[in-house]
Amino acid sequence: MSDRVATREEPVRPTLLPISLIDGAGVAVNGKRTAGFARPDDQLLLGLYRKMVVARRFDIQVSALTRQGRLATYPSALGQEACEISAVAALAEGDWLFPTYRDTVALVSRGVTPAEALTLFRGDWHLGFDPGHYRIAPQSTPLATQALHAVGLATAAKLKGDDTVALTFLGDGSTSEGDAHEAFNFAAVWQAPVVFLVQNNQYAISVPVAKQTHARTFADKAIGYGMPGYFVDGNDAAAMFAVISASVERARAGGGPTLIEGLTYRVEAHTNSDDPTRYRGKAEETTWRGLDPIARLETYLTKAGILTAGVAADITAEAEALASATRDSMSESPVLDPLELFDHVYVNDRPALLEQRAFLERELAATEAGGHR
Ligand SMILES: Cc1ncc(C[n+]2csc(CCOP(=O)(O)OP(=O)(O)O)c2C)c(N)n1
Ligand SMILES: [Mg+2]
Repeated sequence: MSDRVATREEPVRPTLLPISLIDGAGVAVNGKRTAGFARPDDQLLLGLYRKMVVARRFDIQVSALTRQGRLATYPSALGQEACEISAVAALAEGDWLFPTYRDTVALVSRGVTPAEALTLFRGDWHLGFDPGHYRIAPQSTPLATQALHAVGLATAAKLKGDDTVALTFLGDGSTSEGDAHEAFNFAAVWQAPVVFLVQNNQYAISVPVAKQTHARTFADKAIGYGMPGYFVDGNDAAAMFAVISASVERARAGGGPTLIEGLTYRVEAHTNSDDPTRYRGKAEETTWRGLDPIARLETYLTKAGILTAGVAADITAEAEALASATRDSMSESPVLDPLELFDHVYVNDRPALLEQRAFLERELAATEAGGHR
């Protein structure tokens, strides 16, 4: 037996059932299902609840604005707030977040303004916010590419000797990309301080998880790469926060990467251009709406006597203020000049690009002149 095999420890195996600290009915869980994780204190849970309510209000507002034609597209995270908000809350100020197109509410929860966060979805060519300032990478549309960037940044931080941790969101479908496997593998080889958070919302547009993987869970895959894997109830903010923050702090202390699967559900359509009634049934949607991450926390905190009518009114006011600011910032159409697309591609002009620019300029002039092509 080689030394490498002989000295290896038994890996942390994902639990059979998802780790749970507050169940679907809002009742505290004890015993085996907690996998030894302690429930965060009630004040911390109230903070998560507040941020989840605000995030949902924002999400609903943006979907409405998209239907009114104010945005080109918007991938909703409704129902996934426990994953989104717990991840942001578990990070220290100096840590980095690597989001996907799905995770706009996480950006807003980390302080990005609605106008900045929605720039891209309005159809502008630039990002709208400063990644360095917020320590949030651009929202990635090419699936799983952001996972490699997270590993790169985390590895650089480790080499520099600072204690930055990178957390990257991934969709269930995106784990089928080669980039996801490369990121998992080299994060473990280099013991990079990175947390992979797979939001298993059970669909990749219309493709269900069963057509994506034959593994029992996405968390199980961690063992093959040599890192801990946790299978967590992704609609339980208490459990998500406990597992993510333990993984972030483990990474910060030099313990390497972790793969977490949050089992959740994409309540809305993939985007405004998708019709989910074509590939999933009403009964399934009803079941998952019954497992709502906000409702269960509301029940738990109300019973604990910590979510009083006064606190609830205060949270509603905060959510409405954000919705109103979002509406205001989207009320005017942006002034878009498609030709700006070419301005920051290269420092020096390139003939092929100049040719394309001239072509677009002629097209735009013809359109303005009312010409049809
Ligand atoms: C490399 C790549 N291939 C295909 C697509 C097209 N695409 C956009 S979203 C999507 C589904 C991804 O599903 P999942 O990873 O589960 O994330 P979710 O949308 O559910 O959050 C696909 C296939 C893409 N954006 N990038
Ligand atoms: Mg998905």
